[in-house]
Amino acid sequence: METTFIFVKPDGVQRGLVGQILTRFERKGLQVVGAKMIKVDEELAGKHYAEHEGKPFYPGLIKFVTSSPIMAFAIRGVDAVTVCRKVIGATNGRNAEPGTIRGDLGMSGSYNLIHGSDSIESANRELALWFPEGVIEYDKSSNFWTYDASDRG
Ligand code: D4T
Repeated sequence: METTFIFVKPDGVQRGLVGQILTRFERKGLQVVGAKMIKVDEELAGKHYAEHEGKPFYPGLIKFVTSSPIMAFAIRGVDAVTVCRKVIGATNGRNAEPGTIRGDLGMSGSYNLIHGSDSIESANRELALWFPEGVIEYDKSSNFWTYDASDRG
């Protein structure tokens, strides 16, 4: 099992899409192990997007993500990092495949609704940053029918 970090960006919250977006992950069979609404300050935004500092889009990105509340989630499942990135889709909603969150719900590359960690290392760093209190540990009973316990895939 992996745990990854996602957050619904200000555009997703303002457009009233949090429920629809979370449903995508729930119906896929993933487990929500953390959830909270946050009004992001510049310090947190800067730490999260540190790898993009200095790029032309960085100032706009920080302004956007601090402009209005976000909804943060910790999501758990087998290969959760990769699976969530696939569920989310390509960065720009206009290029993202239909069936993905961005492909179905978005038309922008900057107002792109949702963030998802791009590697296990990023997920661990971002979970420590956004959920310093830790995630909620509990057994999800439906995992019994979501995964084949004999591990045939
Ligand atoms: P995130 O990190 O938000 O899940 O998005 P991606 O992983 O799909 O995309 P990214 O890291 O390349 O970009 C981070 C963030 O910056 C915005 N952005 C990106 C932008 O406003 N203009 C740009 O040209 C790029 C490349 C969108 C996502």
